[in-house]
Amino acid sequence: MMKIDKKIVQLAKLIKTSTHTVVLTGAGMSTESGIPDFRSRSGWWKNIDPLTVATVEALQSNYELFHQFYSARIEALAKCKPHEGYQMLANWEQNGLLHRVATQNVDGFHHQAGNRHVDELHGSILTYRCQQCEKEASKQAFIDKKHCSSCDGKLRPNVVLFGETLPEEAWNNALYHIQKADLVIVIGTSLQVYPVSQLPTMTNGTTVCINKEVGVEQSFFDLVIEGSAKETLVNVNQLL
Ligand code: BV8
Ligand code: ZN
Repeated sequence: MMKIDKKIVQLAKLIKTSTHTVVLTGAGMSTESGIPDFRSRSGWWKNIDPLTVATVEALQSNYELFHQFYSARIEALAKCKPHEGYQMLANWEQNGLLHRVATQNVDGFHHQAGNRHVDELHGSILTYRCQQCEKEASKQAFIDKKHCSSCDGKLRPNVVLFGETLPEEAWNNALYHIQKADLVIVIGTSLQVYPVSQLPTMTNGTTVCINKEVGVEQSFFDLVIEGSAKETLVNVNQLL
């Protein structure tokens, strides 16, 4: 009989007894789907300075590089799909064990896996608009480096760039559910980016962290599980 990590048993118990559970995810939730994260050894920011590609200044002063970076991310994403761990979260929502998902990821995988209550705090790379007049644009128009059909402005994905404020509705919803939660599970994020990095501290509920690498940032959590997002979610699911 395989020895079940007692922390997995503890998390399963917390999920079963919780009346309001929120999951907060980061790029570490998608690495097992083949999408690199940002700050790990193989992360995007290892070879690219985020301020040269993921800012409005970059869009305006070096659109070539900005477009190259986001086209590469869009192309890479098209080859990937949500892994089994995502399916677990969708099942938990369906079975009333999970009440909200808040994510920093722009890949849309939580929705794709079937979760309905998802707050995309850093926007989405699947929809596009004109930087100048905000008019919606198509994916193909962005990929083909077309300009806006009504004001000739530059096109961009609806991600939140550094220095931009977060989408108000998503932020307010996430904050509301995290303040209401009696269990907050944080999966695959280095909690380096403000203001999302503050969210885990804004709950009175029990806080759990699932992360491949754990360091001081995770010391304030009530329960820390050092491991892969997919395996941990699948193992916990077996006990629900
Ligand atoms: C704002 C969308 C108001 C685009 C992103 C100086 C000091 C402090 C703060 C600031 C500062 N200067 C500016 C700021 C504010 C800035 C900020 O926080 N900067 C940081 C970097 C210092 N924040 C902002 O600009 C935000 N807006 O504050 O507006 C304002 C306005 C003006 C001036 C001041 C304030 C906007 C932030 C949003 C930026 N957009 N993404 C895109 O995707 O291209 S952020 C980007 O980082 C991604 O969205 C990502 O989600 C986010 C966080 O990264 P993580 O998801 O945590 O990923 P990371 O790689 O870091 O970690 C992954 C973890 O998973 C690792 O620990 C790894 O070990 C683990 N892992 C990996 N694989 C697995 C795993 N764990 C388990 N299983 C696995 N398989
Ligand atoms: Zn326009």
